[in-house]
Amino acid sequence: ATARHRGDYQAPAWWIDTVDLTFDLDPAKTRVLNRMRVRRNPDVPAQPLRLDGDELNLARVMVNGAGTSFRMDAGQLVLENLPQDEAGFDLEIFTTCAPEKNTALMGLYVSQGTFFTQCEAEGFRRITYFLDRPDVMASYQVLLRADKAAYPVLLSNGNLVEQGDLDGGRHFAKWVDPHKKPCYLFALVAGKLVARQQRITSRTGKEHLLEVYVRPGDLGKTEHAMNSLMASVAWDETRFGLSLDLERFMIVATSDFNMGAMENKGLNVFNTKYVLASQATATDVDFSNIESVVGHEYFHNWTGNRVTCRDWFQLSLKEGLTVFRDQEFSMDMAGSASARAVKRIEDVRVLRTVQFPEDAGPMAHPVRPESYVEINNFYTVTIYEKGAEVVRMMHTLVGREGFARGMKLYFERHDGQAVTCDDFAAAIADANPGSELATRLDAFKRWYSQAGTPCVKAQGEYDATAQTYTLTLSQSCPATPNQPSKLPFVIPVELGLLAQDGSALPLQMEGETAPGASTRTVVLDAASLTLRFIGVASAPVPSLLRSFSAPVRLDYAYTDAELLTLLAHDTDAFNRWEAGQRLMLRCAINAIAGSADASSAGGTLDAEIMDADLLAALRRTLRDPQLDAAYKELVLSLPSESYLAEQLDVVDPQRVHAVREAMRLQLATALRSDWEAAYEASHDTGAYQPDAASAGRRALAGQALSMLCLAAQHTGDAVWPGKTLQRFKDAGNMTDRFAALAALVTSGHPHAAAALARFHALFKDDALVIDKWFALQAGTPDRGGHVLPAVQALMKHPDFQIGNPNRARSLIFSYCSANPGAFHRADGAGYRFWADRVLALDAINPQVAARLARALDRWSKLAEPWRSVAHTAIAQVAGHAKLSKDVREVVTRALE
Ligand code: B3K
Ligand code: ZN
Repeated sequence: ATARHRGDYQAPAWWIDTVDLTFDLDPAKTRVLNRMRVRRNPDVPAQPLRLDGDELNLARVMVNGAGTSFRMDAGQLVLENLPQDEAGFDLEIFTTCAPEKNTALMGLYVSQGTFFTQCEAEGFRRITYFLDRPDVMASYQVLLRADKAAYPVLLSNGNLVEQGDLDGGRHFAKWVDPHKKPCYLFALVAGKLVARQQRITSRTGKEHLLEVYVRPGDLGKTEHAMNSLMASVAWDETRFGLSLDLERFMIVATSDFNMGAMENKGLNVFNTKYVLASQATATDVDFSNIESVVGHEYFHNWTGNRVTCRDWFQLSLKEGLTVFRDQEFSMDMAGSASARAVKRIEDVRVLRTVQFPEDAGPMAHPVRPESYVEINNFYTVTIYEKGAEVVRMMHTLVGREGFARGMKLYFERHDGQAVTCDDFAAAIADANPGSELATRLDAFKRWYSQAGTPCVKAQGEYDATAQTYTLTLSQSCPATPNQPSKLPFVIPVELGLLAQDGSALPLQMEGETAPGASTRTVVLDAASLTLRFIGVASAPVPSLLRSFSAPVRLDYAYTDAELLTLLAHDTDAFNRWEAGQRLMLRCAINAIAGSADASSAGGTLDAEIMDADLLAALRRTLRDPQLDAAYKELVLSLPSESYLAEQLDVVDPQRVHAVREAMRLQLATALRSDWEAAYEASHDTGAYQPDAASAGRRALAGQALSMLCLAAQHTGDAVWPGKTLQRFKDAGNMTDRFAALAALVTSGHPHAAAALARFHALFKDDALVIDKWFALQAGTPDRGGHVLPAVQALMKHPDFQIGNPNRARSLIFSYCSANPGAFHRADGAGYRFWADRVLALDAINPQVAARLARALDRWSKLAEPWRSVAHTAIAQVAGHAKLSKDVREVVTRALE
């Protein structure tokens, strides 16, 4: 497999203007007749037509109605001596494929008796021969024919223009998409489905039909998805003036899907996990994920579909922007300032625990990558979440109104086109001449070209006589693969100063005549920047990088006292939370580095890791009547083991685990009566309400229960585990029920086994709930190596199917990628399990296997013996003869 390079882009030598597809759907052998109108691109030197294809059986090729000669070259169908005139020619290709054998879930496949397609990034070539690249945009019409009893519903993009019966119990449907699109947005669905329907009128006065298709029996779980869709339509109109451009917008749920969802034009296909919800089966987190994924895919209709990517190196053009949009949507839906801050903290937590490690590891790549072997490996947190941060920084630099103007200009210039990240940045800057962005656009765009997480070092100096405070910000960025040195980034730093008593100081900089607001954004665009604040009456506490205004690491030598001041008083909710995280992190790092009174084999550590001041501050937070429950829950959550590991140069994963477990226990026991009070105050006994405030109370109550069960395990108390078991049994919603179950399981209480059995029996017919059951057991804190044998036993459970991605993720990924303390066993058994599963999955579904392969990305940071054992396991995978190019790329880069 060879790498593709961004610089090699060439416009297509041919255009495909129209595509007329006829499908005779059959699981074993589907026939596809593809009639295209093709014409030469006069701007490019003449070349043969090379069409991509994969796993197709080719039966016939005709040009202008007559048979033609062709050759095959590296999987491509090559046609020479074609008509060169402007009018173009008709090209007809007849192929067959075998959807029921398609376990990779790319192209046309069957899930539970229903046909689905997934074409992004390069799956359309598994349906027919085509120019499978996003800059070839065509008009599509699609005729579907299938057995009527088995496949009563036949869907494709656009509008249904005709349907009827055929001989032999078959029927047909004809769909025409009014919009041109790249082939990765093509979709079809055929099967036994039912739909929730909703008619809406948009602000333009047009009527639209919204539909959510699911398997019969699941209709009762579609209300939230439909509400989320209606909210998305309304939000895009109000916030960006973007209306729905289709008469009909459909969402279809499938239980076999490689990722979350897919934005096919007018026919989104979703993982059931992001559609189906009822209070009895879905948690609050599920509800909010559904809202954000439904929003995300809907927002793609403009950012991705109306304006698409010129090539796949530009993937973040649509993904970073659309994640930014879905984040803003969720914040606007959440309402209160505190709820917005909660959402921001959650998003930053993902960025720092998943993207920062990616940016520091062997798979590090710029937001606009320079090369790839398999594009599916580049649907990463860097492209998505860091890409969204880059858009957010633009938003910060030009302001909310300025950003809206930029979006307007972007669509005026590029509607209907396939464009680049440069085009987007230019539109935002051009709409805001003279702005902080426009004046340094080229330097800003280094966020697209340079990988790695920059570090901003801050140093403050207070001059009591002159009453000035001098703050020096300087930046650096570590080397990443193929990028040994970096140029300075443009980094917006929102900051404020607090007096020692915690009050906010109005900011006045040298040269300014009067003090201004207490928060402002400065732009660090060189190696360093010095700011001098005047009229500062006493040594201030700086609150830096408020709201996490840039995706960087902030290095400032805070004293504990300063952090305690910020935790108690900062007006910026993000930094208030961050101060608590820094304090906990500091204690953890000290304990990890300190004398090894924990055995490296996973024993517990009894030391008191957090000091009395920190515990008192956390107690005050927990008891503060002014703070929302959701926010308290975040402040009281310890940094994850993987976040801790990222702060260390050499990682002993068992030591990290032992220290964090000891901190959890300390938090549980030292704050025991506060947890009791928090539980009593926050657990609902009345009817279930889905709003954010109620969800926040449930989150805090769940955290409190888990702390109380943990403390009980230590003291031998039987009251709280008993109450928890009762709550598990009586709960009126999944959030409370699952939180109670998790409290028993993660504390290792003897009640856990019976509760798990009862939970399985109650929900055995609900796949998404059974996924939770597997994930909980595979993700629970390890006690003496108990998790791996449990996972191995669950692999043999009749409900476990490795071919179903959700199930594979719930068991295998929960263990390998989300449970470091259990996975990183000194005996290497976790790594051997990983290697075997990567290989087993690769034979079924390379995309899912390649995701799992990334669980050992950070192996070179591990201490011995883990480092050597991990290396051996990766080498074992790399040495396998029949690897997909997906997995090959990941393990090759890991070993480089
Ligand atoms: N665009 C799809 C992801 C496609 C992944 C292909 N491997 C979903 C999304 O980002 O909205
Ligand atoms: Zn997306």
